[in-house]
Amino acid sequence: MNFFRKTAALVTAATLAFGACAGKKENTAASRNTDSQKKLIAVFIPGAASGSPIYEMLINGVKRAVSEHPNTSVQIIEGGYNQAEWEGKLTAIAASDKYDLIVSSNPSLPELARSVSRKFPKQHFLLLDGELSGVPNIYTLRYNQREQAYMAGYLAALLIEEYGSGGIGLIAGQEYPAMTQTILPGYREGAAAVNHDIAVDFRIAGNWYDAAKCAELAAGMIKDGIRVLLCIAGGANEGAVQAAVEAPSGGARIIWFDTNGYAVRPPYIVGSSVVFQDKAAYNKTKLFLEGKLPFGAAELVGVRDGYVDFIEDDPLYAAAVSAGVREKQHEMLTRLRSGSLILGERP
Ligand code: RBF
Repeated sequence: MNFFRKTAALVTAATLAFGACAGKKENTAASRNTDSQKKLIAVFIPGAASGSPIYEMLINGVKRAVSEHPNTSVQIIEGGYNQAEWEGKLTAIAASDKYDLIVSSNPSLPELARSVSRKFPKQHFLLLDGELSGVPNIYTLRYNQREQAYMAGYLAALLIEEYGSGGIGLIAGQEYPAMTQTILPGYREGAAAVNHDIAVDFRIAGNWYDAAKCAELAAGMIKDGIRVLLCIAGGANEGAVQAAVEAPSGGARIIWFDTNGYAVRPPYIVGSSVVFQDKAAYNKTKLFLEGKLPFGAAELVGVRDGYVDFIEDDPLYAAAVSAGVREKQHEMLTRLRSGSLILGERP
């Protein structure tokens, strides 16, 4: 664990130092305003990009928008896993006065950005996977994660029904309001729609990077009879996958969250409940570059907006899950996509 912490700290220091050196006087946000076209965007990763699909998508989306826009460039700044340092790092980025926009993602960012904007009210923020409205320089977009988790829970319960025994679980990197108030209840709700009596074994890994710890946790759950596990623990997910593969008598199965994860370890990954954060990052960065991002607003997007879905058209899904289960899952998805099943933001 220490090794991971130290490595993260080094990467962080290096990236911040790079960020600090890269700034040239003539390239400040203030001078760019007079120089009209040039724009510099910072993507602040609260954690590390590698292994966390939600952050990888963020970077890809912003890079794509920037590549299509002349005179625009982007710097990726990793904040590392010490959450107590994030506000100070964001403050330093804002204080550098280099960036026209700071882009970031996760539910803790809006409050940090609000605090930074008190000191630097001219700094603009585009924050995904979080919510805050009414602050003039901050725009937020979050996903309907009740829908995202419901689709995972529904599949988990269908699989248990097919196996004839066993339970379902959820491993989260840490405990936070979006997890306890939306994702976990949504997962439970989806499972209960298939089998009212099914319980969810919910465990916290304690961080977003320690795969060995996550493997230990998952192995314990599997030993207790859990056969389908939803993993939302960033880089630590690989530990749960390993535990599922190594489990006796055919192994347990994993449902992936945020991106298409079937290829991570076929055929152990049996579902992918996704958010199209790359698309959101692209669209909203593009709007910013066109001067049209509605700062002060907080958007919520879901399945019918095209930002949340379950990946069904991957041949690895068909190879991992029986036709009978896929058919029932498809029937639920059709109801959700058509609007005949409506799941508001909170269960
Ligand atoms: N998700 C990740 O995949 N990797 C992370 O490093 C990560 N760090 C987080 C830190 C905080 C403080 C919070 C509140 C959430 C974090 N998440 C992380 C979860 C992420 O925001 C989102 O809820 C999940 O990816 C599910 O969509």
